[in-house]
Amino acid sequence: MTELAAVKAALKTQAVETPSWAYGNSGTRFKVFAQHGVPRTPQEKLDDAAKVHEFTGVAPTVALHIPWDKVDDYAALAKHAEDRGVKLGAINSNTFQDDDYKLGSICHPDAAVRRKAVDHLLECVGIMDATGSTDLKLWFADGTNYPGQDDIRGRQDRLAEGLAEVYERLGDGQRMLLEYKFFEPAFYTTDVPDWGTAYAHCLKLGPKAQVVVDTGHHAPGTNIEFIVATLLREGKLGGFDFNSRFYADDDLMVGAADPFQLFRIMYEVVRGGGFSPEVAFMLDQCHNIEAKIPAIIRSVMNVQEATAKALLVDGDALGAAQRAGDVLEANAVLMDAYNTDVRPLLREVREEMGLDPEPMAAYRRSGWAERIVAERVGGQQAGWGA
Ligand code: AOS
Ligand code: ZN
Ligand code: ZN
Repeated sequence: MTELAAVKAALKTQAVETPSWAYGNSGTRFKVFAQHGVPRTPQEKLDDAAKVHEFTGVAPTVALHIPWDKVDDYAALAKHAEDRGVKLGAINSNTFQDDDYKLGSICHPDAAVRRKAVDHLLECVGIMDATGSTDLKLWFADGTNYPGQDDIRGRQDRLAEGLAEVYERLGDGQRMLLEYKFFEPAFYTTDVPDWGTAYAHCLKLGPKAQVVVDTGHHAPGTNIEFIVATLLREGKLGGFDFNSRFYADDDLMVGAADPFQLFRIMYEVVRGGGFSPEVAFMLDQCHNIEAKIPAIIRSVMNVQEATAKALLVDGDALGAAQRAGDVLEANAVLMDAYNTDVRPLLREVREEMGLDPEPMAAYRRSGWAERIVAERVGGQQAGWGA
């Protein structure tokens, strides 16, 4: 296989998971601008996700969020997805939208609230059993707002205890992905604020626990590719929640704010052997003012473009320049790949996959946008503000 053929083959196997909540209405804490034609049910979210896969060819799974996507029959929901050519992906838990969780969930000072939170997580594993999902994605809104409000160390103990119970419940082929976020909704301490804390918990739990890197969950200036390289080196990178940020947890389209950062991250993924099914490429986005399905198609394409550039890095030339201490040449090799216009290559890849080379235009021509506006009245809110 030529090198270019290998790059194309890799691109054809890429899988970007889209989140059910990105198809619903969302907004900021100031206003939700409802759009026409958005899904009214989990099934309709899957119908939209299937369109993203139909036109990109690389978005074969959809993440669910419980309870936003609660149904009576999860096996039937999985069948609904499969009938449309997609599968159910990660199950995202929710321990942040209940009055009981004002002071936290699995870190809460009251054992009864902790019990409720852990029971919800166990319920999510039960849903994974029914859907065939392999990943439980955990993000906790837990933390404190004021010094002295609660015992920082005690909260870590409670977190470890709760996670351990859920870990024990995981079946063969199931894993838990622990997401960190440096602030919000708590502003003084956050119980899983950074990759180090997530890593420490996952290490103690065992091989079925891995860390999720949400690209929007870091302080400005954080070198995310370094975190990616380190977690991959330790075998603890479970996946990504991709999105873009200008300020905080903006949840904008991945690759929109800083495509160069996305390229640097994807380069470390490729370099570290993370371009494999073990590392989940998920989107975690909300489309507040732009049309949702095309925004998700664009996001998938942005991930593809960054990946293609990362795969094009001339590893031999880079290694030689690095060993020779040729700083400028090493940097130039990396930049050459980044500055390559990979759009013609991706058009070829799509044609070889039997797809329209231009997913955005193909979606526009398909008439799906007009059809859902006509057929769906009273679309659902994604579940939260931002
Ligand atoms: C919250 O900030 C996190 O990014 C979560 O990953 C996610 O947005 C939420 O769990 C949606 O289910
Ligand atoms: Zn996230
Ligand atoms: Zn987030």
